[in-house]
Amino acid sequence: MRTLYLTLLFGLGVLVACGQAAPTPGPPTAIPPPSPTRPTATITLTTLPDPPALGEVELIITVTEPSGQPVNGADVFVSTDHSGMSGMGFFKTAEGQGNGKYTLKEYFGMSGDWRFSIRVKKSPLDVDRTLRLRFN
Ligand SMILES: [Cu+2]
Repeated sequence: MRTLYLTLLFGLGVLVACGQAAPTPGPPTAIPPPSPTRPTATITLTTLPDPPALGEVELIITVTEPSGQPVNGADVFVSTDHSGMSGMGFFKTAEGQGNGKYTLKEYFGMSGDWRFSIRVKKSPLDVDRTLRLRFN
């Protein structure tokens, strides 16, 4: 089941990375209203070095509850995409370090804008955030 989930998620990441994720519009009634009890969390991304440079870069993802409490024990998936180029990104799982921090290291060999899609899953929590960083 976990393998299936990862496969599905990876497929989704590829779609997003290729910039072809054109959603098919459906009737408004097909969209369920957001649940008021759905848990949420804040996802932040920092890098070492900061600002990021070419070479090996450590990605540091911090996940906190709205109360500020760190979220530990979550599955944190990171997919990247280099601006305007398909096939340069990667999909990885970040490793928990405690205190709501998750890290992974990756080699970045090209400057410019990189898009990071981060997904945090710890049932029933399932949140994601996409942001861009400029590598010099
Ligand atoms: Cu590139």
